[in-house]
Amino acid sequence: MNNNVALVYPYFLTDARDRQLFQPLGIALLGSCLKRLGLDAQQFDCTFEDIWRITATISDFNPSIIGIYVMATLASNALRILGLLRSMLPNSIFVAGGPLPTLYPGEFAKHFDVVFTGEADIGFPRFCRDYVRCGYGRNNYAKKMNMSAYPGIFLSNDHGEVSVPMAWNRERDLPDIPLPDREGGAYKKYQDDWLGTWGHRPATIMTSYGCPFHCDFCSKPVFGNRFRKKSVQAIMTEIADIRRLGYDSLRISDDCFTLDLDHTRKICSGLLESDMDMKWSCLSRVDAMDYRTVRLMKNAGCEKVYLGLESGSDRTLALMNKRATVRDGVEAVNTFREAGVKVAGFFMVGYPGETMREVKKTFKFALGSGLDEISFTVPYPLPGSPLYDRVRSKHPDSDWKFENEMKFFYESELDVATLKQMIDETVRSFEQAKVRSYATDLEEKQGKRTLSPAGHR
Ligand code: B12
Repeated sequence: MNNNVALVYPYFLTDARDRQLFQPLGIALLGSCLKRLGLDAQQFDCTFEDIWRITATISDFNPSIIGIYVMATLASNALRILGLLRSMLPNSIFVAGGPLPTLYPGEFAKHFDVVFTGEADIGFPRFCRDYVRCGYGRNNYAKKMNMSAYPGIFLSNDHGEVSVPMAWNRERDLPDIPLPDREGGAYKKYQDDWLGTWGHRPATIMTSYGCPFHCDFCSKPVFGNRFRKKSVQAIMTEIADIRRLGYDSLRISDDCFTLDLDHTRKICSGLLESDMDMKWSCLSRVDAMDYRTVRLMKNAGCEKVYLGLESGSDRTLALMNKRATVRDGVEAVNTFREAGVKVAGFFMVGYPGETMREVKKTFKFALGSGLDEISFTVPYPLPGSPLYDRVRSKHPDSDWKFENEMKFFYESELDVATLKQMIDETVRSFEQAKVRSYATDLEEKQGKRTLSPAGHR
């Protein structure tokens, strides 16, 4: 049995115009952990590939183990790749991991030999090492290996029934986690795609894991509610590695970068002391953002912040269990803008229980609060979210099946087509207002508009 492990990210590029693609960090991290244990781990990111070429390339690599990442939108692709590779590689074992197998290990175990739930960097690399080292083969490993040694492992087939609870990395374990192997993935293609579309080259980075909030629409099966932060030193080392690969900016992908403001400030100071000159963006909470911290973020390179403002109605925010008010949102937008940080607001309309009056308040809020960018969705009940559980129990016949990619079922008391039309109109008004304001600025710069002596128009 050889040492080869294939790690597959089963997303294929669509022709979405405003796409923002990021290198998958999960398989990059697992790749690094596997290499550290002496395995030949290769990443097969389907983003810039077609299904035939990538399956042929994987088959040519002849891996003993093939691991496939699956999240809400990727199940059908994952199953298709699994089906193709199974016939080409009858002696390999297939492992599923990621958010969706974490939620539904039993479903995935019907198709895959093994499932890993949760933070799989804890158990999966050791399982791979022991599997190839012991050499029992795909028909005997389940009986002969000591499965309790691999947190998060799940299997249910002719070879055995195993379910070991998943484990979480503790904060004190985080320094031992290696840097993700970005170099082993298609990082250059991502950089080229970004450069061609948006003019810069951002990398994602996670500086913390987990989020203690319980927003009704959110699903966080892998990292859960336990907030754990990486050390400032580890974060700086990772950013230096990202810089080395030619990235020029960061999209900090933490569930929320400002959960522990003291830590946020320390990271900012670390960035200021380094000579890396990285620009970055992040998601932030809306409550408790003080000007001093936000100004420090700006000085440390923060160009844009994404705020989950969600609604212009406090009652809807309560339905979403957001634990923040519209007023918190307004204050956060003002604080960030005063400090010179651009603000993008996320909104949701048509929440179950919401009225049209409240929806209209949200549109008004989005247009009137001085945001630099806005984005709207209707709520998609994500598997793993409380919203999903609630809606599913109301509509048992329209249950989500993991083969229907992107077709999250959605039934609102409000008409979805009308909501989508209102979203389009609001976004158009927002864009027109932006164009008008840029035109005015330009005229002022060119001296076509003059200020009255008192300084008023
Ligand atoms: C960055 C990000 C994106 C980026 C890039 C995605 C990418 N290339 O990775 C963009 C912006 C493109 C994106 C898009 C979307 N995303 Co997103 N994204 C994230 C985010 C913030 C970070 C992902 C990350 O890098 N994590 C760090 C790595 C280390 O963690 P990981 O990937 O989970 O890997 C660990 C385990 O999952 C496991 N594992 C991973 N791969 C494998 C493989 C094997 C074989 C095994 C055994 C284990 C395993 O081990 C890893 C190490 O412990 C997560 C939230 C989060 N906190 O993770 C959401 C998240 C993954 N996204 C989510 C969603 C819903 C989406 C969208 C559907 C949003 C939308 N409505 O459009 C789209 C779908 C895109 C698609 N590809 O189809 C959800 C998934 C929920 C679910 N139940 O499946 C999450 C959890 C956010 C949330 N709370 O809602 N996303």
